[in-house]
Amino acid sequence: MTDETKHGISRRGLLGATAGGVAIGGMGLGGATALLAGGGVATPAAAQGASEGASWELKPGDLDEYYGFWSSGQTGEMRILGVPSMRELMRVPVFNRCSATGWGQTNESLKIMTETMLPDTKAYLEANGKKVHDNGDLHHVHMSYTDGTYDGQYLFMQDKANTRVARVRCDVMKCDKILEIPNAKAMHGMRPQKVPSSRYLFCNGEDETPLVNDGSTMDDPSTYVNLFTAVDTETMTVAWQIIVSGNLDNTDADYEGKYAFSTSYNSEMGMTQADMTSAELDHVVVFNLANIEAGIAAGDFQELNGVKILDGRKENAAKRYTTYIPVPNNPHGCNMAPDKKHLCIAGKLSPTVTIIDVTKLDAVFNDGAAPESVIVAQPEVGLGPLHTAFDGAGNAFTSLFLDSQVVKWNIERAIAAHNGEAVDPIISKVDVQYQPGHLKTTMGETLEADGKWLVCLSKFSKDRFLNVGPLKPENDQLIDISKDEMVVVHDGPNFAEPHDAIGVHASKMANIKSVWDRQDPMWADTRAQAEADGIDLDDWQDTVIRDKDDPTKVRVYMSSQAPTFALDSFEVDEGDEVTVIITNLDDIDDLTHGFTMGNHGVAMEIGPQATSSVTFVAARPGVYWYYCQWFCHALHMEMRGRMFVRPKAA
Ligand code: CUK
Ligand code: CUA
Ligand code: CA
Repeated sequence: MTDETKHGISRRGLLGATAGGVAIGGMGLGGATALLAGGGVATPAAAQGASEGASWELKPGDLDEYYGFWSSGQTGEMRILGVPSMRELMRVPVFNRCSATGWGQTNESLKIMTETMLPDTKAYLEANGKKVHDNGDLHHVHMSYTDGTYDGQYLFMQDKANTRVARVRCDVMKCDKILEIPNAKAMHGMRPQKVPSSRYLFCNGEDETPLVNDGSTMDDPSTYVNLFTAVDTETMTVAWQIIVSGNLDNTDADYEGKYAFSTSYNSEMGMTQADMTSAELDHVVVFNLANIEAGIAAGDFQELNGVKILDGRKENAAKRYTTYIPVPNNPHGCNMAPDKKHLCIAGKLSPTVTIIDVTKLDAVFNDGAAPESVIVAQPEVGLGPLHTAFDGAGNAFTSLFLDSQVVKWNIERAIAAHNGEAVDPIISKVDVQYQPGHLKTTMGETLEADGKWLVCLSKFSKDRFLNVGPLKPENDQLIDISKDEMVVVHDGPNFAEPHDAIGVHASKMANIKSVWDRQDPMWADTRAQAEADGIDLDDWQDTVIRDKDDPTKVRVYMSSQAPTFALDSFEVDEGDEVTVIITNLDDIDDLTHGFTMGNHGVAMEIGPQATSSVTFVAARPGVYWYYCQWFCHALHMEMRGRMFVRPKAA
């Protein structure tokens, strides 16, 4: 027996024993922690051949029916996969630094990454010799909605690591706005408003800190708060914030445009894991959008860092901005069903999903009904429920982290069982490999949920792929959900670490382009600089200009057309700050060029008809070649030129 086999078997056996040894109810902290740290029943895959499910394979040249927009967790980018083929189609850098495209280095991307940066973040970065954060933690991607379904305009995403949200334009699949959110900490759950349109983007701050976090009070949790933030998606500015009791985890919005919801696993406001898991019940916060807007209009807010902040804590219940629905137990997922009525809260440490009838909320806010009166069922679905997805036919699919399963169950049957009828809401379960987090159905977060495919984002892949070392890929599994019995039809290895994805029918993406518009606002600043330099970006001139006011600044204007840069060479002085501005005059599909300056750590993408620019200091005299790093032509290797850096006069 090889070491690998031996360890593989003993690990599986151990994991099975761990999970089996802990009772469902009354889970102590020790048990809960051990389970969450990697327990779970590693049931061997049942007989579930790909042949049993619907075909996911595409012939060469065939196109997928759905776009899958994937988060990448700590990689900080957005990914585009085809569904059902599960082929990775593109990576869109957002919060990360990208070697290929120059995201985080080009002047155009640096503007987007820095324009809303808070002063203290800027000061921190400067003290560390940086312009921008190099990392992000992108858990959730959602598309803008009109009338409860995707409208193909924008994608939104959050950064838990550095408390930011971002917007990606669907026409060119580039990020055009990044907003650093003041006051709150650790943006986690995030959703756009669905009805009538995505005017607001709702963002959950997960970590508790003093509201004014300047060190004047620190280890006194009674001064800590959490903030729910509504971002105006048009301007990508903060519309308002509201202080809540407890912390905030995941969020969703209703299909009426009236409410938003957030789960809280730390209603205790505990600072240790023992304290955060001590209460039997935590809660879901419900935000009443009309009452909050009325509160702002009435001036019932304080202003901090330019943001209007309301107080929606429990003790302020009379204001009716919020209500708190008790749910068990460190809940996580918060998912609104496309029946417009049922909100499903995954219990995580409780084996239940709590079903909330959102049409009963008006009575809570307006007629004094008890918050718990909106709970219409609490089916036991299995161990470690994290997230729920929907098929549009009244069924729900919940990921069971500890059981390593997806459970399919019926919402109306769960309610009937809750009311005493002898029905079992569970339809079927399928083993997944392993420890699933989010799971997503095609169009399942819209009124057009179609029940075709489910993607289950499994956190562990263990034995499913060739061993690539101690760091394993995640396993994004494709499941055919068209029948009562679910069938896993495809394993998709993925790099760290998709938390969430959406499946968008390709017909929603009619706006997407193949070639940039020369007048695109992405490089408006560069265009203005060119005009100031007497350069017309549309009637291209290739030239080197020295700044009139600051002679150490040089701007190199250059066009590119396969397979040449318009300038074979240019000359600067040692110590000059050089800005290279390139316009790609090619205007057909795929003809992206690049610009890499050898030995300068400089590289960028220039898409067809796009302008890109990058600035660096030519600190060392000598000859340096620049080249195009996007294979564009038979003479791509020859698409290069020289930068001469003249030594400073002695
Ligand atoms: S998530 Cu962010 S911890 Cu379940 Cu939406 Cu993975
Ligand atoms: Cu242009 Cu390679
Ligand atoms: Ca708790």
